[in-house]
Amino acid sequence: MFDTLSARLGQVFDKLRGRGALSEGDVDEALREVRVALLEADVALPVVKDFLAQVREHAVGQEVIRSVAPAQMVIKIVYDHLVSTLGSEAAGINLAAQPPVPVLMVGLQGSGKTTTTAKLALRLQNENKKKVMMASLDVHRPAAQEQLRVLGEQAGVVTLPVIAGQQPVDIAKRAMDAARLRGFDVVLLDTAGRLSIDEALMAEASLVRTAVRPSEVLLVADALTGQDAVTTAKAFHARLGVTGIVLTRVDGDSRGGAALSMRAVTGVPIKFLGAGEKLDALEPFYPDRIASRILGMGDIVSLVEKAKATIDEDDAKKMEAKLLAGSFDMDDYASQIKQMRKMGGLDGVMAMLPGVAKAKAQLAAANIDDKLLARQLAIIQSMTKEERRKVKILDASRRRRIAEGSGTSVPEVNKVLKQHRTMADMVKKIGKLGPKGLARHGLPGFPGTAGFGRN
Ligand SMILES: Nc1nc2c(ncn2[C@@H]2O[C@H](COP(=O)(O)OP(=O)(O)OP(=O)(O)O)[C@@H](O)[C@H]2O)c(=O)[nH]1
Ligand SMILES: [Mg+2]
Repeated sequence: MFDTLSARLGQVFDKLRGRGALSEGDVDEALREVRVALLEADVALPVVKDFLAQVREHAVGQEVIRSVAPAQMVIKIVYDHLVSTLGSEAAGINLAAQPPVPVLMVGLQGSGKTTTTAKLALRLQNENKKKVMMASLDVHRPAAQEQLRVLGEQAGVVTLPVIAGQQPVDIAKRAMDAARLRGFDVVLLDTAGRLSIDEALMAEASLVRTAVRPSEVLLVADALTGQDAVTTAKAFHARLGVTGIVLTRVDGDSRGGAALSMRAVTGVPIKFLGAGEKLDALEPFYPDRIASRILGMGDIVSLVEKAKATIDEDDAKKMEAKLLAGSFDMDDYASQIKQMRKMGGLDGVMAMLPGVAKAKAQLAAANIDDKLLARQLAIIQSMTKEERRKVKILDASRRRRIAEGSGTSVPEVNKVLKQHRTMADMVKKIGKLGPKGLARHGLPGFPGTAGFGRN
């Protein structure tokens, strides 16, 4: 997401950085380029205009031109306004009501309502420790109720049993009654979608809304539809009083225009991003982190959080002890690769690091991708225990055997050995520096692992 925009803005700011003092003309030119970049990212024109007017006003007010690091100032001002355009505060789901709290999911057909319902249920259950029930009010598409039931099974979330022929309002009421009786905290109500906004759809959702008075009406909108998503959101909000937006398919959206315009045009906060088909691919929306991602400052905070969630404390401790002892064998190398993949693979980690666009291109050029990680892992797994501990014994014939066993080639095996050696050397150096060195350098070799196990 935001790849194109991020790259464009990176260019603009690189140019500014190259200069000592900035004239008003420099700033004007930079802002013109920012404008083009935003429009190319499919951000709504009024939002772009507002954005630039505000940035300019502040840039002038703060005497950018004479300041010590003018480029930094401009970037900072652009960053601040990006954050406010995106909505400033992260807005979670409002569950502050007498349980069971109903949450109504609405949106166009195929926007991802049903998937998002299951993702959100899973999240509320796991992270917020809520007892969640889901119910499908989609009586229009034949397999819709079954789809939610299957997703519920996958996620381990209870779904309301289907009664054939029952209509949406009655299903919603039955879900609330069942949840009340069985002590549930939250009831997620998935509704039917239409190809475009139509009155029947709105009327149906509106009836349900009146019947259960949900504490949240979440609009699920497809980020790939760009400005259409924003228009849709406006219409839904006018008719149903939307309280939050979930933007889906941001995994396929390189422009990000919908995300940038949504809040400013509708006044409704984006609460989550859907970034994949899997049930754990739902991220809370943090305006400040998104803004730094766009500006290529990296999203270190998310990265650290994600690392904490996926990395086993014990593993990290063990690894740390080994590093301090200055030893790093093939098993350690393998566990580094695994950890990397757990964090969403290279792409997942890269997307959160500074200077992403550039680094990504470099990685692509160097042909480093997740498949490569998988092959490296296969090579290491084809080694015997002894070989993994004592790499030195790997002579030509052993290397051949390993290449065959892993379905790779001897040069590939050699490459893994070489990489391992590089890292082992680094480990030795860091080991000599003691705990401080470790904190500074992090686990060697992989981006973004700095300081794991230390915080
Ligand atoms: N890549 C990607 N795919 C998604 C995302 N969210 C949903 N999908 C996919 O989009 C397709 C449609 O999702 P559904 O959840 O069935 O959409 P819906 O809004 O319930 O559709 P209707 O009930 O027919 O209106 C499915 O194949 C999902 O796997 C996302 O964030 N990223
Ligand atoms: Mg659906």
